[in-house]
Amino acid sequence: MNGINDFMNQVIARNPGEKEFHQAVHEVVESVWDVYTKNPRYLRARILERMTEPERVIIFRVPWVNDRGEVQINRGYRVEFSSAIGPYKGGLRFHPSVTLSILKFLGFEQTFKNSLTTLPMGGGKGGSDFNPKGKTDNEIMHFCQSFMNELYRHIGPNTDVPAGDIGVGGREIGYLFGQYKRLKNEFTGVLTGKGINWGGSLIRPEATGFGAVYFTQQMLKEIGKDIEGHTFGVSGFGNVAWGAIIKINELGGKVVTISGPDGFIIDKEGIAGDKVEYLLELRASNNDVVEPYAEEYGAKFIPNQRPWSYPVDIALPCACENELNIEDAKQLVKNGCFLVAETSNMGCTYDAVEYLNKSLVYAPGKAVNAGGVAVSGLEMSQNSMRYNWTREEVDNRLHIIMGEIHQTCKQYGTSNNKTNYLLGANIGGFVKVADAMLSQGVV
Ligand code: 2IT
Repeated sequence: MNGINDFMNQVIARNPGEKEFHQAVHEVVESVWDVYTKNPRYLRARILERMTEPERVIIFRVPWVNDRGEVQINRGYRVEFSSAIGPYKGGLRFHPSVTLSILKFLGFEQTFKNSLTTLPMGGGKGGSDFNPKGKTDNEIMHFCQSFMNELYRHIGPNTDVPAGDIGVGGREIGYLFGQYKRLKNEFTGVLTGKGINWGGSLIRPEATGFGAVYFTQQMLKEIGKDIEGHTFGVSGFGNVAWGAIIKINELGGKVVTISGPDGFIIDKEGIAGDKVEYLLELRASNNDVVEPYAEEYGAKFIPNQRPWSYPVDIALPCACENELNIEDAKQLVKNGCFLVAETSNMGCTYDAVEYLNKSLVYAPGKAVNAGGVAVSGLEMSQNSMRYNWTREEVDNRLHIIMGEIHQTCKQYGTSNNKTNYLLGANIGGFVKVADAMLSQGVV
């Protein structure tokens, strides 16, 4: 225990004020400490010290001109965390909350998540404090072009392959790709999440949500249950929530909540059919609010609250980091919730994770949401082959990958016939990266 404290004190001293990064590191270090300290080769090679230091961080100015002709300045980042098992891979986030700490935590998590996918991808993350809310299409295009004017020097199909995250969807990937192509005079798989007619993969938009539900299905199977007939509390209303809701409905579950920064929606009838497609309209409006859903469908809107007070069997946090705290966790358990599949990255606070992990069946984001980046990996494979797989082919592979991640969690996290998914995901993700680092020497 002392060892963990000492280690964390060093991480905190080297990365002052980066509390999200500290949180992500702490969670992984707690899980892998025994495996780490029992392996003299890991210790000698100082694997954990190396893993908690990004290989490279790029920070740059992003100047652009808005529709009124005014010059705007944002900050752009790319955190290239680990290339131990493949090119840096991970999304770009455009949101005012973006800081170096947020992107370091995301890049760190991504490294273990990508390792779990079974595909050869290292970890990275990037983005900007740019706020897409209320921006016109023209402004978004100009911002993306300026962002790529610097980023293009640092990325490449064999070096670093960014994708979307919060605030970066198909439209933004299109503008970023267009600018990369103009600057490099190359049509390559340098970004994933591309449009279907220009190098994208089928199922990529749905993949994070679909994968999360396939993983949930496996967790339920372990306890003799199924999706069918259960109620689901979902947070968020973006791409991830959308994909998860489609698949939950398909498998006979009922989703009764979604949420936005303005509050949450209770729809007792279930969010299905046209209502699911309406989420895409809400997102495309660029207003970042969920309240219009209540007006459109006569559902209830609860302002300024999170959805976790509403009783459900299963909760899928699909919004952002630390969106579910210890009080929320206690409320969920009190209301009879028996499974939390964290679908956002680090969606639960540190104490909420501890509590949930001993009170119900919990799995961490790096396992549950890995389907998104897994299908990005499949997009890279298709780009390399200059070939496109069918929906069925991609969906099948996604299914297999989520099954393998579940298996890895069981392999590394099971004792006394009970699977600790937190331990399993963290150790399973860690061991592969650590062994690759040992093989490649001190580089
Ligand atoms: O958090 C994530 O895994 C993503 N935003 C997707 C990253 C990717 O490269 O597809």
